[in-house]
Amino acid sequence: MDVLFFNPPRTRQADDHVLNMALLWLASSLRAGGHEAGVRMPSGASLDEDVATAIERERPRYVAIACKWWNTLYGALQVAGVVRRRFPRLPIIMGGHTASTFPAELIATGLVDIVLVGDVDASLPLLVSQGTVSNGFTAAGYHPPVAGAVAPMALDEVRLDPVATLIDRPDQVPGYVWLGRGCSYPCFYCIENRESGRRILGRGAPRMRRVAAVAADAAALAGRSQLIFDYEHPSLRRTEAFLRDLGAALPAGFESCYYFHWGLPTPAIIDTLSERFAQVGICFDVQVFAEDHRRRLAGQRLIKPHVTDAAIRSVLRHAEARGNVHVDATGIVGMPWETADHRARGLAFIEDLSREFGCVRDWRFSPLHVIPGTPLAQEPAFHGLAVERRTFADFLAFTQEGYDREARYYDPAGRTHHPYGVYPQGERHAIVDFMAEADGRLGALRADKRRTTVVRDGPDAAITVTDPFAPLPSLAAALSSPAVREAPVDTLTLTLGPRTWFHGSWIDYTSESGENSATRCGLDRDARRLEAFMTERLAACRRVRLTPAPGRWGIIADTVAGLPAARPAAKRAAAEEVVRA
Ligand code: B12
Ligand code: SF4
Repeated sequence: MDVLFFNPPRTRQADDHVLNMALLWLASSLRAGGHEAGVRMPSGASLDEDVATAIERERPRYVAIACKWWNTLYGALQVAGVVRRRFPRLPIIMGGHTASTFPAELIATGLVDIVLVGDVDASLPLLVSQGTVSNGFTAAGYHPPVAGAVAPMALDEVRLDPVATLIDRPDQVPGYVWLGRGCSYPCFYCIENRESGRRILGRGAPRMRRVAAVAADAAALAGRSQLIFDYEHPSLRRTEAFLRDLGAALPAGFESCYYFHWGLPTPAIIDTLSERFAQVGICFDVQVFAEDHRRRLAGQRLIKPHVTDAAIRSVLRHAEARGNVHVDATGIVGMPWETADHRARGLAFIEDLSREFGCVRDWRFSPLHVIPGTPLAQEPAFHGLAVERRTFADFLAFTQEGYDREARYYDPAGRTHHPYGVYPQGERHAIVDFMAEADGRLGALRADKRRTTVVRDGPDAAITVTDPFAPLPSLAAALSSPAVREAPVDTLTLTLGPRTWFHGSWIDYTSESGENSATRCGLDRDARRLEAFMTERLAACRRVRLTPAPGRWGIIADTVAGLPAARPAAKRAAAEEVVRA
């Protein structure tokens, strides 16, 4: 094999991954150029063995380790360490956003031979075919882009090879297809912004892929229950036209779509998705919650152009009227010039909208955190914020803690470092405390909206989840609520609504291998709660009856069958029997 890609695990103890899907397109692109390439996902718990076995089997000329998300920095170096120790002469490449931000530092660790900076559409095939480093770092320093080096085929045009031939664990591959790249906005916390996107990643003007290429990739992902998209062109007209054409070109078989739209979607975007898919989830970003604060930041060109509260309400009204669209929204807290009053008004705003609109499924505060390479990471102070995590050493120490202790990077519990790396000057805990308060209040609100009823009749309990969009997180929370937990039951009957999803918005349930990827996906705390609940119930109940809506049977059966590996085999067999009954 020419190139063996590794996706780094996120913790030492567990098989915890978010797959960087770019690896599948990079491997497909190398294959299109006549090279051999594949992707592996070694587990943190058996890293040495998994990495060594893959290399011994494939005997690659190069190993390429993804170092894209900053929270995978330490994990990526752990993989490099194993390769270096076991195969000292095998050249190690790194690439991705974080590698592109810290290329010299990575080379200085002695664990990485070549860091390819930014988009590697042209530089990776050049390296593999001619051994030439273009726009990359080695121990000899920086190698500028080789004049005239062009990709044999732009990544935009590359079609995904059959997934099962690309990667060792196709069950971990979600239905995500990339739609385009490049951004013309200035958000100070984002490395894809128009300045660092160009300077660090080499991005040009924003561009969408061709519809035919996206549709072909979707076809290669057939079998996933949900298509996931995560990009919009700054010109919403372009996005509207693209989605309309894509809707017509997509293969049959996908009933559900999740769209991370990082601005406010237009009615036309909502209509197109709602007409094409039976279920639509849209995540949109209001950036900042209090309208006056949002206007000020947008006016200073620190974030995207301003949207009014009235515009947000109007989009929600439109989504509500469609009937099959739910909305998750996010916004950031801990921004410059933010006051406690802004935060209180933000919380009240979310509570109002959640009560007012049934389609609002979840609305979250994301604490501002530092991404290396962004304007926020340049100086120790940024418009009244103290920026504590900025250097390679800072990020390495932080991600090491997460890797070793299995702590989520934004979770303050059990951390010695600040969870976000940035906070209002003089108020190191203000946002941490606010997040705890907000989680409590919004958690109660979500429970209220869930419309979960628990009926106890003698020794039997029936739990009816009537929320038509109940995703796995809601279901998990409902089932592990005290009312349900404390019910002494003999037979547990779960009656799920017609559109109940047994997978969360971030997680794709894949049926290809019959495994439940939700229980293994790194982002999925909720699956674990559901798993714990089911384990407990299965131990306590004589029977568990699941009554899924038509068409959902396979998913439920697989979910239960794929439940806790830790559960004794006899219990698992019993559960499978009940499900089959
Ligand atoms: C889709 C997406 C996601 C999806 C991932 C889908 C998937 N499974 O791959 C989801 C929703 C899961 C996600 C999650 C997160 N994301 Co995200 N995501 C994106 C997004 C919008 C597109 C990425 C993409 O697929 N592009 C298309 C592919 C083809 O291009 P690419 O990834 O840029 O890859 C090119 C190069 O970077 C390079 N390359 C990439 N990987 C590798 C590996 C090797 C070995 C080599 C040689 C080269 C190379 O080659 C490619 C083309 O030449 C980007 C923003 C953007 N517009 O790019 C943010 C972005 C990548 N995400 C970001 C962040 C911060 C996150 C989260 C941490 C957010 C959070 N708070 O939880 C999580 C992290 C997940 C985790 N590991 O814990 C940041 C990363 C910055 C950083 N340095 O860490 C970005 C840049 C957005 C931002 N705000 O700046 N994300
Ligand atoms: S966060 Fe801002 S700069 Fe980054 S991709 Fe989104 S709109 Fe562009």
